[in-house]
Amino acid sequence: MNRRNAAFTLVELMIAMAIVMVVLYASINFFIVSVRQYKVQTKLAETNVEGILGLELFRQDLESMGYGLPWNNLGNYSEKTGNGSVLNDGNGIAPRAVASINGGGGFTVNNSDYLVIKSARVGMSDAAGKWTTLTKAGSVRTWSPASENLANNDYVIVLALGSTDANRRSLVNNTSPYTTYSALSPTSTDFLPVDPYSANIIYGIDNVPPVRPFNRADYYIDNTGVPQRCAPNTGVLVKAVVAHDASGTTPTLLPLLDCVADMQVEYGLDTNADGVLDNTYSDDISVGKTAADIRTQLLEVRVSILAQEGQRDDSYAYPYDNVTVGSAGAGRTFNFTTSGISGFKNYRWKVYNIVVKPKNLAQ
Ligand SMILES: [Ca+2]
Ligand SMILES: [Ca+2]
Repeated sequence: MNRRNAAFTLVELMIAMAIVMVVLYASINFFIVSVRQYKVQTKLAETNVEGILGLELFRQDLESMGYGLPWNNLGNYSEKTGNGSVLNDGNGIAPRAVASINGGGGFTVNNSDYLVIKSARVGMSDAAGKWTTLTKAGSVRTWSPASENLANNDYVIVLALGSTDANRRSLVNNTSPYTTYSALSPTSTDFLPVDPYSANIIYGIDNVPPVRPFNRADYYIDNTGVPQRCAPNTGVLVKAVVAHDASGTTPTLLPLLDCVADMQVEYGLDTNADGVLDNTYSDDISVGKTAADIRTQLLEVRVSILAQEGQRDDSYAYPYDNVTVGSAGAGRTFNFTTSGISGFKNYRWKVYNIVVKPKNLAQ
């Protein structure tokens, strides 16, 4: 065999190079697709975890509606000015545990609903939601673990239990209903129960002097601070804790879920007091229902949230042009094509439903 026969011909080399190029091209393509899929999948997983945490907090707040609210002997108090002030209750009037603006009143993303929860628990301070009892002798009950106990500088309200509708859960001393916990027992006689064998209930409100005998949080889709990965015309579902200042206009904003297109609130009522839900759900209880009506009639609250999952994916096509938000017939059909969410087909959409049977309304 001579030396010339042992080498490759130019044609052989070109064929070999062509094969290598084809294999390389295929590998690179596979790599790019894999990385893209990985990014989409990772983002999906992140969204799910974030979503579960924020929505779990929302669910707990919904369950707490009405917790620690005074029913009688309300004095003067202030809630907030500006957005959502239409859901204020006001001087001498018992606060409603829940109410919402159907359609948002013009200041929510995509005219989604605007929800308000009133409860001792929805505040942001350590004091919010803590409670104990106060006896005629001025002694308070302490808890184990000690972290459940109110701190000395926590601001609290005191409610007398009462026995009739007219005096149940009355604010004790409505001209100055707020005091620090340390000033309460046992030196201040203002808040002690009248009867020797009964006890008043102390509820923690905040670590600053309160301007209302409860905490209030508003929930809506906000259009500020929206992450770049979110589809256009979506926002961030936030919990806005109304501050204890005279105007209540500087809330602490807590993001619950990113890239949200819609939120719908539905109420299951029993208006004829037979213990059975009415045939149809209501989309609004903000007009004509007092705090007492809500306590006796409201059996169920449903909140449905339409949100984007993951990030934009041009290899994906969302199969629908509209989606029902609200699982009980009192929500709405969200129409993507008229919503201003351009390119909505390249996003994955999911409706989260939170269903709560309030346990703290009439306790
Ligand atoms: Ca609605
Ligand atoms: Ca009924």
